[in-house]
Amino acid sequence: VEASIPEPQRETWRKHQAKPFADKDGFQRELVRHVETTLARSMFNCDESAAYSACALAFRDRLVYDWNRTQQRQTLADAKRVYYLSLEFLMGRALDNAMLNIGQKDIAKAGLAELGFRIEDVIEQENDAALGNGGLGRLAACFLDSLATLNYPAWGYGLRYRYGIFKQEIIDGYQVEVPDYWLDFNPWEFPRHDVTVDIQFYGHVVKTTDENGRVVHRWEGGETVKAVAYDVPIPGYGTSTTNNLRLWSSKAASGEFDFQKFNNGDYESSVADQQRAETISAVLYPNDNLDRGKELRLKQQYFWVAASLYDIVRRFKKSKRPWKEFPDQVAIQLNDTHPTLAIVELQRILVDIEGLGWDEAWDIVTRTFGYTNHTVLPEALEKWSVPLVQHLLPRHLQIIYDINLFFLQSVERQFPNDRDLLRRVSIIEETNPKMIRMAHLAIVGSHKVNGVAELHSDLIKTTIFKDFVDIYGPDKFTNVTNGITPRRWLHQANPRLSELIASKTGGYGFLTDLTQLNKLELHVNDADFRREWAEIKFNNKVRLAKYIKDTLGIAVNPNALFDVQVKRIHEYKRQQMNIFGAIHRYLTLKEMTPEERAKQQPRVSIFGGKAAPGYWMAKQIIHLINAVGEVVNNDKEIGDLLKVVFIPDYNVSKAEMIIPASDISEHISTAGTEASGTSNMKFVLNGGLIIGTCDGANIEITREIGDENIFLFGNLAENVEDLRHAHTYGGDWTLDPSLARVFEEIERGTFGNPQDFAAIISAVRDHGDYYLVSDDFHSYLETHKLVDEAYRDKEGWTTKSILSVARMGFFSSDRCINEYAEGIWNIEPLKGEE
Ligand code: TH1
Repeated sequence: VEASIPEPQRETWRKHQAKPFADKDGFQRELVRHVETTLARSMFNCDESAAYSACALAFRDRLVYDWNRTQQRQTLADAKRVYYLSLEFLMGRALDNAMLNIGQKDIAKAGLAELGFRIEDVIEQENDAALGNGGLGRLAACFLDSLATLNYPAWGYGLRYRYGIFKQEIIDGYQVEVPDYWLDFNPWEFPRHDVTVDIQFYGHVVKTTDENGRVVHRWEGGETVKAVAYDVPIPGYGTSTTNNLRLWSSKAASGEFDFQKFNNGDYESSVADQQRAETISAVLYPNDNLDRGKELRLKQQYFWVAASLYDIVRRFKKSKRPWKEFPDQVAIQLNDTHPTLAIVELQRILVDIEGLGWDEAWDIVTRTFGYTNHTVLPEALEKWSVPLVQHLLPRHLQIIYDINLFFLQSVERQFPNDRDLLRRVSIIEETNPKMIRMAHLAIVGSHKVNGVAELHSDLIKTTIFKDFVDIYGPDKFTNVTNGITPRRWLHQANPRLSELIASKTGGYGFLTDLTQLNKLELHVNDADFRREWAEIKFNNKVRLAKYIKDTLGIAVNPNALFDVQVKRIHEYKRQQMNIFGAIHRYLTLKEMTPEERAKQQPRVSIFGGKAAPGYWMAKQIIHLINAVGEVVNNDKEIGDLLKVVFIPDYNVSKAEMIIPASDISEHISTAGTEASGTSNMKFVLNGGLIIGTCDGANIEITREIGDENIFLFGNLAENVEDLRHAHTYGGDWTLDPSLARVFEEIERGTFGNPQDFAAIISAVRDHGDYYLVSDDFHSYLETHKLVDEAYRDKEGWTTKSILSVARMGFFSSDRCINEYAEGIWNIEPLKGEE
């Protein structure tokens, strides 16, 4: 308020206020201005990279205009906001998205063409913002797009990593990690050097009494690190709402470096302190679905959570409302357990700093938070060691113990004399060292807990969180099936398909109401439409084939069936089963007569995905895929009948090219292991069919599109436990014979030194086949035969493709966000005059 301009001077302000460009001419003027002033270049040295920079700056100015007005509107309305806390935001490129959401890509395209640039080439200049590992981070990015598009008052809070997920190179068939330094030129972020928070670590707790004789805890000593806000505008599609993503960057609290030490000649340690502080936000941990319990990771979590909560509380306090209204103004969603310390931090702020009583504070806390679980894999469930938390956050440990005490006391009252129940649900695991179970803390501190697909939500209720359902009742646990934004994953990634759909459904309304896709069913027999549909897929395949040829030197035939598996490499996702299947196909082809061979359906097996740098087995799988490709792709006898391609450095922008080019994609996790999966939705939305297990969202996709339009196979989640038991204790377990044949060939050295692949084979044959590769292999191969047959029937395939897309309306992240807004956050949209 103190900084606002007094009324008499505002007229002058308004006269000079920035107005966004409205036409091609205005865009060009802005672009040339940025080239000549901001970049200090001219028409004589403006390359594509400079054109990108200037174009991005022109659109950034445009975004800032809507962004400022959105923030003013939301502040004035003082409506309830949701804060989405996520350690990962896998945003990808911003320029194309900004142009499309604002609705000015056509202007930019024409404007750039007249200035000597192709818009596609300009877009390609941008590096991905890759602050995430995979599905969890990309989901957060889709949610931001939907929140803005639906005009919800919402902020994202995350960490501004200096290095995002590493870049992957493949050298001699092996993954090599290269750092992803992405901040050299990032026009999409705004440093807010005036928005900072001091974050405390270590130290000790002093217990005293205040003037009223009340016990108070003071957290003293330790060290302080400064959090600096960087803001990223998030434009909605077809609306002026532009929300904010706030990312925190760490800095030494004492400014640049310690001058005391510096003046005393202790240069090294003065710089070391500064570097230690900056280390906190330096790098994204590259593990997907794995918790490694590292101290720096815990520091990242507390740093980000404490800065975000300080910010949220500061904003609330401006409204001068009583504390009990906090949950009416603020909803905080925890994206997995990574931000669970926020529960403890808010309790600490309310009790230790604001002086509320424990129960009053705890009521506010639990009404504020919601927790989304994304995995049941035991190795991914976060636990922090008590000694580590004691050392880093001594007061928080006390509060966690108190939360646990009151929780266990209430359980004891509800279920007297059930010691084992108390042991099972306790936030503290009584191991040595003791461990804090973050999922238990998140459940106890939230009013709603949700899974991300029906099967997954059922599984958490009946397995890992069963006791909590008995304690809290079933209503605390709910399902919100994941979704994807059709703006990026259809309109941006597949503009020609989007255009064709618009021509048949009466415009682009489907982009904000995806259920309108069902109008396509009326046209399924329209011959011209079907031809165009198939043509678009073919052209997308030609584009991918060209990319593969240009970057890898492998010639693939776009008439072949493109079979794609792109996702993080993990044993539970079973890329090993896919490559075993490809080897089986190769061996089968080799055994055929030339006449038989000529009748086979040509295939391209396309893989992509990163392995966590410390995940040795995943790296071996990448090596096997490349080793098989090396042999198969150079086998003259086989030619176009089979190619095996590993596309390096799979990321969001590559996904936008690969997904629209898929005929069939693989979503083949061991049943019960993939919580949802979201690329399955992206592939079907782009007219690709899928082969998959009864896992995650595959099940709901089947329900929506019809089981005649999907290739399901394999054992069911309910049987996994028994099968695993049989592997270890059943006497009569035998390896699937086709799989045995594949192993034999690998061990003969057909794909290079068999020692290199011994562990991949052993995991299946000798070490219990935990992921049931052998159990599912036969039905996997049989189902791929059905895929070949179905693809032979080109018309039948096109029918499946069209009907599937027509029935995908449910999987929009807009539907998903509306479910969160109504069922968990209790927030309403706030629209500006457009
Ligand atoms: C993924 C799940 O594996 C995937 O099935 C789901 O579709 C996606 O989240 C979005 O809900 C997860 N990613 C991570 C990453 C980390 C820890 C747990 C999970 S679960 C670091």
